[in-house]
Amino acid sequence: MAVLSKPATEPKSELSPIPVIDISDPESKDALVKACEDVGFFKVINHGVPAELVSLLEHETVEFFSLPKSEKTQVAGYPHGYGHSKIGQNGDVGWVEYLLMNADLDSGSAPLFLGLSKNPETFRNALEEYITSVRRMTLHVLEMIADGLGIKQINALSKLVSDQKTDSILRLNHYPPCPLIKKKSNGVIGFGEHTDPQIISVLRSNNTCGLQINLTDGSWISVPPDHSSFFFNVGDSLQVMTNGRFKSVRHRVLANCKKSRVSMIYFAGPSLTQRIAPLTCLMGKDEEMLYEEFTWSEYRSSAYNSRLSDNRLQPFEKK
Ligand code: GA4
Repeated sequence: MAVLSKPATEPKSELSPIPVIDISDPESKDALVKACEDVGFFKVINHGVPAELVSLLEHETVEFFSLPKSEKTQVAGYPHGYGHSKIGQNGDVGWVEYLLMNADLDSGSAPLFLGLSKNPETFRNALEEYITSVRRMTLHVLEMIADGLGIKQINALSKLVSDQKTDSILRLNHYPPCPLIKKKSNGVIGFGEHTDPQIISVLRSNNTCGLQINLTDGSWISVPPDHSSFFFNVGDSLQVMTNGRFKSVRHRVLANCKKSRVSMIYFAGPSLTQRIAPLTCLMGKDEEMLYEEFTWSEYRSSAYNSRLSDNRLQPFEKK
């Protein structure tokens, strides 16, 4: 893998500004809203996703990535399937290999890569149970957010992603240890800076560091890994629905010189025909809409034609 570029600024190392939210406590709804406004990123504890389920999926994921490259590349594909080094189709690269699949396993390429696994059924069950459980947690978080925002219709946000058939994705990432780091003083990019196009993303990783987020003052901070928690980030679509009140956070992953990082990310996306526009119930009397309305299908095509670090919402901003 030949993938080098420099992070723009050095990360700060101060007291952590990453909000930690206990979602078993209904009182956390205000803290959730504040986290989405101030950082666009938060860590969730007491989430109800069983630890065994997570370990099983991590185990199967590690097994998959330890297959010979020649086998894995047989199931390469875009937008779903195995990939390495190349991210998207527009020239972005990273020190990473991954599996991308539709969260509805029946409607995608899952059968192809599952066929490579030593235990296809175990892998499939682990994926299915993980996705079901993480989706449930995500719906709960979106309901708490709607409640915290004072929206009467409690499922106003969660209903966009509640159906198994919405355009949600699961991404399994493996960042192998990178021997080149010792020579490069500025680090090696595992996954370049970007925002996520969907509504909200839910990340879980092993205990290897690498993830960094961009704060509103422009500085980058490292997110201390925590394998028993989930990290949520606001996506572009949720930024639009809140008319810019919530921040779709820029984030990136730096490669590690010694340890493998394994992450699994659930991108909660709406159905293709879903219209995305600022919610009028959240707007003040004289507040102007900052974005043009679009369908998720329109936004997705535009996003998939962009470079990773592009400001994908710009073409949809009202002039
Ligand atoms: C970022 C979020 C998800 O990982 C992803 C990525 C997608 C890809 O890897 O193919 C994109 C990226 C992501 C946004 C811009 C385009 C598309 C790579 C890229 C350069 C699966 C997604 O939905 O958008």
